Amino acid sequence: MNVDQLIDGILEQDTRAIARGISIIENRSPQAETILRRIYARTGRARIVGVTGAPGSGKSTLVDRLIAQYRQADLRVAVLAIDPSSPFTGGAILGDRIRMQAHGVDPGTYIRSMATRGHLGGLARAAVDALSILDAAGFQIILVETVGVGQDEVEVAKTADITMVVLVPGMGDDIQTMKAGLMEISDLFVINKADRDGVPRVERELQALLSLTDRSDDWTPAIVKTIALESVGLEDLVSAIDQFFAFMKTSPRRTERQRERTAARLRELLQERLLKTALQVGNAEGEFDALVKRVSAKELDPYTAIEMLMPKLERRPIEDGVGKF
Ligand SMILES: Nc1nc2c(ncn2[C@@H]2O[C@H](COP(=O)(O)OP(=O)(O)OP(=O)(O)O)[C@@H](O)[C@H]2O)c(=O)[nH]1
Ligand SMILES: [Mg+2]
Repeated sequence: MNVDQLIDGILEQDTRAIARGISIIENRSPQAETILRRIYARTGRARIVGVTGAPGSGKSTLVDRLIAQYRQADLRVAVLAIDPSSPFTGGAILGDRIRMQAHGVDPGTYIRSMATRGHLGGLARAAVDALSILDAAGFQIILVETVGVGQDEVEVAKTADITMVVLVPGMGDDIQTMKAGLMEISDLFVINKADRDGVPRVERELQALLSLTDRSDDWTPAIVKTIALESVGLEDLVSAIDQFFAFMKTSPRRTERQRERTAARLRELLQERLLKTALQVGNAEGEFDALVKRVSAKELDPYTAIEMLMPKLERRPIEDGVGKF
C-alpha cells in the first residue's frame, strides 16, 4: 500500500488502512505528516467523547456499553483507549480487549489501544493525530478512554468535544482533591457503580464542588448515574451527551473553543519545529553538546549557556527557509 492508497483506504473506511495509518502515526514514520496534511480537510465531523476517571471506575465497561447504544442507533463508533501505565491497572489491557471483543467483528466499530510509553513528541500529540485519522475515516462517534491522572491524559481530554469524568461511590474525600484542572474540563459526570452504597454522598459532594466552578460557557455539567455492568442508565448517558452537543451548537463559546484548541495545536507544532531547528542549527558544530558538558561540570550556568547559543540562531539567514526566531 503506497501513501495514496493508504489515504484513499482511510477515507473509504477500510479497517486495514485505518490501522496502518495509526501505526504510522505512532511510529512517527516519514509518511505521517503527508497523511495528516492530506486528510485534514476531511476531519471535524466526528463527535469526540473523552471518557476519563480513576483506575477501575468502569470506563472500559461504560465505553463498551456506549458502543452498543450507538450501534443500535446505526452510528459508526471508534474507540481510542489510552492504556493506563500504572502498575495497578496495567493488567486491565487484556481484560479490555476481551470485553470489547463483542464488537470486534462489526465493521461499524473500530477499537484501538495506544501505549502511554515511548511516544516521540508525546502521547497527546500521537493521540490527537490518531483521532484525525478516525475522524477522516467517517466514524461519527469517537470514544477516547484515558485514566485521569497524568498531564498527558488531561491534554488528550482537552482535545475531546465533550469530556465525561467517571466517579464511583465511596470515593470519599477523593472528590475534594480531584484535580482542579480536571474539574474545569468536565462537561459531564457519571456516577458509575450506582449499585453500590454511597451514591447520594458522591452526588452531594459533586454538586457542592460544581457550585464553586465557574464556566465561561454557562453550561451546567449533568450528573448521570449508571450501573455499567448491567447497562443501567445508558440511555440517560447518551441523552446527556446529546444535550451537551445541542447546547454547544448554539453556544457563542463554540467557535472560541474551537479556536483555542486550534491555537494550542499550532503552538505545540511550532514549539516542536522550532526546537528541532534550533537544535540542528545550534549544534551544527557541536556547540550545544559542548555547552551541555560545561553546564554539567558547573563551569557555566544554564541561563548563560542559552544566551551564548542565541546569537547563532538569530544570525541564521531567512533564505534557507527558517527565518529568524
Ligand atoms: N459493581 C459494579 N462493578 C462495575 C460496574 N462497572 C464496572 N464494574 C467493574 O469494575 C471493574 C473495573 O471496570 P473497568 O471497566 O475495567 O474500569 P476502567 O475504569 O476501565 O479501569 P482502568 O482502565 O484499569 O482504569 C471491573 O471488574 C468491572 O466489571 C458497575 O456499574 N457496578
Ligand atoms: Mg479501562
